[in-house]
Amino acid sequence: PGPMKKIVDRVVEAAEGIPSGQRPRMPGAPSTEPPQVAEPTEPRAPLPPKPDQLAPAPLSAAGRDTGAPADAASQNGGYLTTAQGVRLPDSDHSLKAGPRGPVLLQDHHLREKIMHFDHERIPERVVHARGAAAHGVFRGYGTATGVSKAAFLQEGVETPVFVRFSTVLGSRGSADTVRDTRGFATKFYTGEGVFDLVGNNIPVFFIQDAIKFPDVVHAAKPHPDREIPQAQSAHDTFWDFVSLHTEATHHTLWNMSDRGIPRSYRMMEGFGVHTFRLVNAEGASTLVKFHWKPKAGVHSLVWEEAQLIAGMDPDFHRRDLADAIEAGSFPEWELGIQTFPDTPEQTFAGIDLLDPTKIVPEELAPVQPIGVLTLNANPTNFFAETEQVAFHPGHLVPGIDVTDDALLAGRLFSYLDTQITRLGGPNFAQIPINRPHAPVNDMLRDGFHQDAVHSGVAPYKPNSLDGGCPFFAGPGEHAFIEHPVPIAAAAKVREAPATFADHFSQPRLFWLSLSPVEREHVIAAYTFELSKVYEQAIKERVLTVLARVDEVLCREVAQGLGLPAPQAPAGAQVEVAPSPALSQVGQRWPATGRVLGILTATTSDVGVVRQLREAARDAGLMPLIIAPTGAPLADDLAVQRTYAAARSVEFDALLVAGAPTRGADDHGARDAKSGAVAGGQPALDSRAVLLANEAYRHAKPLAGLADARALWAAAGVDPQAPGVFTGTDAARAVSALVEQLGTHRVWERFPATAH
Ligand code: HDE
Repeated sequence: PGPMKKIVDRVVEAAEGIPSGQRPRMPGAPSTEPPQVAEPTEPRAPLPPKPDQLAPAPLSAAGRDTGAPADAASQNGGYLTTAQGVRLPDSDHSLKAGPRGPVLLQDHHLREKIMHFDHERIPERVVHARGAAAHGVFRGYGTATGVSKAAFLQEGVETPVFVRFSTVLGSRGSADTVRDTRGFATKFYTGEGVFDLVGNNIPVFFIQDAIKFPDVVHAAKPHPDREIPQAQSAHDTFWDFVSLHTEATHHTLWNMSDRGIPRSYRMMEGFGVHTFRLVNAEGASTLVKFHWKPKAGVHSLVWEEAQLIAGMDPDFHRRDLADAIEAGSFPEWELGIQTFPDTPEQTFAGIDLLDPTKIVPEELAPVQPIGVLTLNANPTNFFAETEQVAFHPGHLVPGIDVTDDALLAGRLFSYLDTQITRLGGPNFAQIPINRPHAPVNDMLRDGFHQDAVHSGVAPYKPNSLDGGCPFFAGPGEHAFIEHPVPIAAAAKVREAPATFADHFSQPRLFWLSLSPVEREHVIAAYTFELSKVYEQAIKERVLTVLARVDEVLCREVAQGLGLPAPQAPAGAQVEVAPSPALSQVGQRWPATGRVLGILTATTSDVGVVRQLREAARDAGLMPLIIAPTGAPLADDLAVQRTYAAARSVEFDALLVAGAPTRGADDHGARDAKSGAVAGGQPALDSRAVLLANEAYRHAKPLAGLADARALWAAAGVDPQAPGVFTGTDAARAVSALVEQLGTHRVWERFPATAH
């Protein structure tokens, strides 16, 4: 054999010769090896996550199926290589003429590494840039088969889904808990192709026609001169626009309500917003509005919590979703539809179904459940999946069609367009997360980032050279056939229907549907936002809008701003019946998946802490242990939050398992001023006192074993107040919290004067 053959043999040996024990595992495979501190000298699996990256301990041993196509996991092989697969001996030093340089231009590895890094960022979404996503499954109930022939809605059919939640205004790195609308976009990988339901957590929109979208977004985004404020509506341009453009009043009111600051993505409703058209197997059509109903209930933060979290954990919603899934507490939503006859008027109970600023109260058209969504796996790679997923309201399957809503019509154009800029060309449907699970056989060819190696010579129809392939599907072969809606002869106009001029009846309906405490929050939100507006004329104009919604709302906000309350023109306020379904207060929900802080001290009985944690887990809660330092309380009792890192806003309820005394526990609490909260109990750790005080003020359930009394006194917690349990029985303490969490908060503890 010649020298060339020897070299080839050596390369092959090297590639195959890695003993199997040393072969690296695929990313994500469970590691049985102990964590390594030093840099490994041989190829090995990635380190397990560090303890502070760990989610709360699993509730169940639920299996993990990422749902991602198998080829989504690329990167493997034992050695570091270039992008061309050439193994590298070093990646820490540029190629130089001698150790002191200069660096040589011929260093391809340096050039390739820096080039790729320079191009790592892609343009963020122009709206909805900040998001988090998860994989899951949708199971049809079969209840929709009378109105839609969509195969995935049939009974028991399971469809993989990918859901992305988002805020609208902020940049990719902005905080999660800002006051904003949330996106709720679902990609169904159905057997008949991809269906996207690209909705929001608020059922109405700021505008009735897509042509206004750049206006509302420009007004809401940061000011173009200083690019502030980030991810906020509390600024002049937003309020300038929405007060001049009063069709935005309804959506704005929802934003100022508790819906604008959800407790969790897991606890939000979702809405398709527009009216859609379903078509059944007989070709009959029905108009519908889509609703996602969270099984955990619809819950919100209070504004102070939202503000604190934006600083202490800007990733709060992202973390919450990932942690819950990791812990096996899979979030679930039922998909439901309100159905309306598809009449030429396209109205229901006098409400124009083509007007996306209007809802149809559930009391008039009940939401009928048609399937259930379970999110059961976190993405493997944020960029590949969450960032590159591309939704489109025009991704429809047979049995689901659009209406003439002018807002929806504009969206059908916009989303394709934006992906070309964002994902760098027209082939984004080939990115793994966007690939349909149904077979694709299009005649789209070439373009940037073409992944497919198409065979054949005739990407056109009709052809004879490729045997006439591919063929058209007939009606019985799952073809998507647009519903033949008659279009009435009409003149070309730039106009809206007359009913679209009603901008105030539904904001009033929403306001009247809220409970007193929710109205109080709306008043506080308007007062906060308008306090941040500089132009007096804009504040006054907003008050004239509010006067048309409700006198109390207008008067209270005016009072907070120190401005006179304007009177609404006579007869401006329409008589409307409230819709109790719109209130978030007054119902009971399962406590499953809620986060419980267990506050321990060095004096806590470890056996009791263990018992509390187990009782909490058995009740479906996600307990986190808070202790003075990170030292484990016992081998099986790791600490998730030190006093230095714990803040009440992370927890839905607080359980005190020991009085944290100063000296023993007050490591590093130097802020003498925060002791003021304690009301003169210097014996207690000020951070623990603040924890209890905040949880109490935010109307969260509290429970404490007997020695919590000192903490209650120091934190201003009234032991007689509703939702405060003090006792010696650990099991009862946990069940008291679970019971109280059913209403989310102890609403009686909030003052409410706005009746
Ligand atoms: Fe969007 N919207 N939108 N939107 N939208 C986008 O598409 C647009 C509207 C919604 O997690 C963009 O891929 C126009 C209503 C969600 O990836 C863009 C109009 C509703 C998401 C776009 C609207 C939504 C988007 C930005 C007015 C609720 C995030 C990046 C006609 C029903 C999806 C992208 C995700 C994203 C345009 C109005 C929901 C620019 C022109 C109404 C949840 O194409």
